[in-house]
Amino acid sequence: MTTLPWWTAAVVYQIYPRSFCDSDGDGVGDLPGIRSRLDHLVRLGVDAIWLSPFYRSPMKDFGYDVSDHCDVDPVFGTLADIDALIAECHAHDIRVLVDLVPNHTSDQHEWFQASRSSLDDPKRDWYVWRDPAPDGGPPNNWVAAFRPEPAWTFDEATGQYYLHLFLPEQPDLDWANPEVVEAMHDVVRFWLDRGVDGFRIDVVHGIGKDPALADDPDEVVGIPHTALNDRPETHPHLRELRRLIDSYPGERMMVGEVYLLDTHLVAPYYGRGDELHLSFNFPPLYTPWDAERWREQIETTTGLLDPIGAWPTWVLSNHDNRRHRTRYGGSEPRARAAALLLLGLRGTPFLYAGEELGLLDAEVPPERVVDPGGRDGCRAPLPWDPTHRHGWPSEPWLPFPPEADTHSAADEWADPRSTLHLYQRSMLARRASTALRWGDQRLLTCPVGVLGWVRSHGAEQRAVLVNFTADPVDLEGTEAFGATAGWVVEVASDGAAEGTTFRGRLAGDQALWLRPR
Ligand code: TEU
Repeated sequence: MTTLPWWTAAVVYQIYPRSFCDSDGDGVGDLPGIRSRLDHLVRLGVDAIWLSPFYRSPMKDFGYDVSDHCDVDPVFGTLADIDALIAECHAHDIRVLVDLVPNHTSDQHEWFQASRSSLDDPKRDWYVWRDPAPDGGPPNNWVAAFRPEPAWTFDEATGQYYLHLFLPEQPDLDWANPEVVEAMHDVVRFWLDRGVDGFRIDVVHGIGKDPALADDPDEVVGIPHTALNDRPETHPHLRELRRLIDSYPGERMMVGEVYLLDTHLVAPYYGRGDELHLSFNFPPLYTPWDAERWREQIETTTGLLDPIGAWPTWVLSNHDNRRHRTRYGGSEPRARAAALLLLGLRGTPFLYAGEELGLLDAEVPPERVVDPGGRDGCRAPLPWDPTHRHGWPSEPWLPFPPEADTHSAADEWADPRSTLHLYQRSMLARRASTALRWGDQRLLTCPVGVLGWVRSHGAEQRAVLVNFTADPVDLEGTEAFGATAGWVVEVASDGAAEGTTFRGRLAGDQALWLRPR
C-alpha cells in the first residue's frame, strides 16, 4: 500500500484560540479550554489542528503581532499549557500545527524596540528603515493592509520611515539580513523541539522584498502590497526552512499562507518539492457557489499542481473571511453540500472551527467591532451547549453567532441529522477510503449546475456529485450517470437515502458521495 506523508491524508482543523473555549472566565478562549474540548475533535475525526497564534502579543492584530515567539500570552495560558495540549493531542493521534509569523513582529518585540532605539543599534537593520522621499513622504507607494494608508510610518526619534505591510504596530522584518533568518530558524527549532508537527506560516510570500523597494505599478495602486509581493528572494528562504524542518524526524511540515489571488502565482511556492510542503490557495475561497466557476477552479488547481507533483489544499472558511455558509447566501443545506465538495476533492482540506456546526458569521454591532480588518463576524465564539452563555463562563469577547441556541455542539451531537454528524460521517468515510484520500480525480460531464468527479486509487473508486442549484437535477443519460450506474449512496449532504442505490437524481442543494456496490 502507498504510504504518503500524513499531511496528504489529513483533515486539518483550524482553531482560533480566542474564540474556541474559555476555561478561566475572562471572556477569551485559552489553551486549557482547547484541551477540555479535545473529545469534540476526537469524535469528529480530525487528524490535525492548526492553532492561530497564542504567543505573547499586545493583540493589536489579535496575536498576529507577536512580541515574544517563544512564550505563551498570559490570556491563553502558559508554556506548560501548550506542552500539555501537544501531549494530549498526540495521545489521541492528532497532530499539532502552530502559526509562525515570520514577516513582521509586534512593535513591542524587543527586536524592534532595539531597532528603533538608534541609527546604529546592532538590530537597526533587522527591520526595513529608509530615509524619507525628497518631499519628506514615504519611501515608496506601497499600501498597507486593513486601511488604504501607506505601508510606512515615520519615526521621529531617528528621522526615518519603517516598513509595515500590515498595522504600524507590525513592522516588517528584513529577511535580507542573515541574522533575521537565523533568529527565525531558532524560533522554528524552539517549537519543533517542543514537539509540534509543523507550522502554518503567515504571509510567507511576503518575506522576500524587492531590494530596490520599487513603487507598485499604477494600475494596482490601492491594492495592499501584501497581495502583490511575489519575489524571487523568498524562494531560497523557503528552501532553507524546508531543509531545517525536514531535518527533524517524524514528517514535520509547513503549510504556507500564500495570499496571492492567482493559483499560477501560488504554484511556484511548492518549488521542486523543496519549498512549501503545502500551500493555501485562496482563489477557490473567493469563488461564488457556481458549478462552472468551481469547475474552472478545480481544473486550474489540479492542472497547475499535478504536473509539478504538488499536493493541493482546499479551504472554504478561516479567521480572515466570512464563513462559507454566510457567503453562499446563508443556506445550511448549501453549506452542507459544500462540505462534501471540500472533503471530496483531491488534496488536504482545512476546516475552520465552527463550520462543522454549520455556523454563520455573527452580526457584530459597530460598537463591538474590535478587529482592524473588520473580520469580527467569523471570529464569534463557538457555542458549546444550549444554555444562556453556551458553555462560556462569562460574556465572551465577541457576540455569539446567530442560531447559537440551536447549533451548539451539544445540540448537534444530539441530532443525527445535524451538520456535525454529516462532517463526522464524511470524515469517517474519507479515512476509510484510499480513493478519497489519495485517488486521482477525473471530472465527469454533468448537466448545467452540477459538478461531478470520480476518485480512483488502484481498484478503489468513489464518486462525488454536487448540485450547485436549488432545484432537483436529473442525471440520466449523462456521463456522470453512466459512470456511476448501480453505485450506492455512501454519504448524502442532507442524509437522505444513504446506503441505497443511486437513481440518477440530485435534490436541490444536495451533494452525494457514491461508491461502487
Ligand atoms: O493574513 C494575511 C492577509 O493578507 C490577510 O490579512 C488579508 O489581507 C485580509 O485578511 C483580507 O481581509 C494573515 C493572517 O491570516 C491575518 O489574520 C493577519 O491579520 C495578517 O496575516 C497579518 O499577520
